[in-house]
Amino acid sequence: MAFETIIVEIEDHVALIKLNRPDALNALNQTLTRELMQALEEADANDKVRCIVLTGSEKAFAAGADIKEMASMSFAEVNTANLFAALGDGIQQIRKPVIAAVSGYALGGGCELAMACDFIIASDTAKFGQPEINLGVIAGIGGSQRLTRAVGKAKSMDMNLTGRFMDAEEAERAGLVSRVVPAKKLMEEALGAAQKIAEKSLLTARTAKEAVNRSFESTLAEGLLFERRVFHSLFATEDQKEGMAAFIEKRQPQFRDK
Ligand code: CO8
Repeated sequence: MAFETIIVEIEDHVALIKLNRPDALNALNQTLTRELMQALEEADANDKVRCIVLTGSEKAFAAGADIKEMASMSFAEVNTANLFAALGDGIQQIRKPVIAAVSGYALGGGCELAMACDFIIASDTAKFGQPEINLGVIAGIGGSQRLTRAVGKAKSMDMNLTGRFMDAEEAERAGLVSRVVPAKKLMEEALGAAQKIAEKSLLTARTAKEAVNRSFESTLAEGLLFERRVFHSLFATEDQKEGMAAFIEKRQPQFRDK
C-alpha cells in the first residue's frame, strides 16, 4: 500500500521503513504516526520479513513532533488524541527486531522514536536531543524515561533541562547508540546488521528481544528468572537442535523458526 509520509521497501527478508516528510525534516505528525504504526504492524505480520530497519533522511532522522500541528492544540485535544502514545508504547509491541538507522537530527519525538526501537546505529553526523524545554513543554514519548535508562541521570537531566544536542561520538560513549559509522556507510551497516539478524531463528531472536526488554521492567532477580526459564524453553524448539547440531557438524544452521 502507498503511504503519504513514509516509504516501505522489503528486500532479502528486511523491511526498510523510511520517514518521508523532507520539507519538515521528518517531523512526526498524526498521519505519519498512523502510517508508521501500520507499516510496523504489517511488517511484523509479514512472513517474508525477519527484521525491520527504520530510518529518515541524511539531514534528519526526525526533528521531533510536528510543532506546527501541535502549537494550537488545547489540553483536551492533546489528551483526547492521546498524542503519540502509539509510537512510544506501540513499537514495544512489535515482536520482530527493529533497528533505528539515524543520520542527522534525532530531536524530541525523533530521539524518542529512535530510542523506542531495539537499538540505534548512528551516522557520524547524528545529533540527539530533547529540546522540548525550549518550547515550554517536556519530552512526552519517553525522553525523560528511556533516555535516562540509556545514558543515566546526569546526561539525561542535562539534555532535558538545557535542551543541548549530543553528537554521535558522545551518544556512543554514553551508551545511547550501539555503533557509529561514516554517514555514507550508514545504510550498508544498518541493513547488514538486519541481514545478520534475519539469518537467525526468528523464534530465538524474538525471545532474545523479549528477554532484554524484560530487564527494563523487572528486578534483577525476576529478570534472571525470566531469562533462565525462556532459555530452558528454547530446548523445546527444533532450532535449538539444529543450531547446536550445525555447530558440532561444522556447517551453517538451517533455522526453520520452529
Ligand atoms: N515540527 C514542524 N516543523 C519542523 C520541525 C518540527 N519539529 N523541525 C523542523 N521543521 C521544519 C521547519 O519549520 C522548516 O520548515 P519551513 O521551511 O516551512 O519553515 C523546515 O522543517 C526546515 O527546518 P529549519 O529551517 O529550521 O532547518 P535548520 O537546518 O535551520 O534547523 C533544526 C534544523 C535545528 C532541527 C530546527 O529545525 C529545529 O530546531 N527544529 C525543531 C526541533 C525541536 O524542537 N524538536 C522537538 C519538537 S517537540 C517534540 O518532539 C515533542 C515530542 C513529545 C510529544 C508527546 C505528546 C504526548
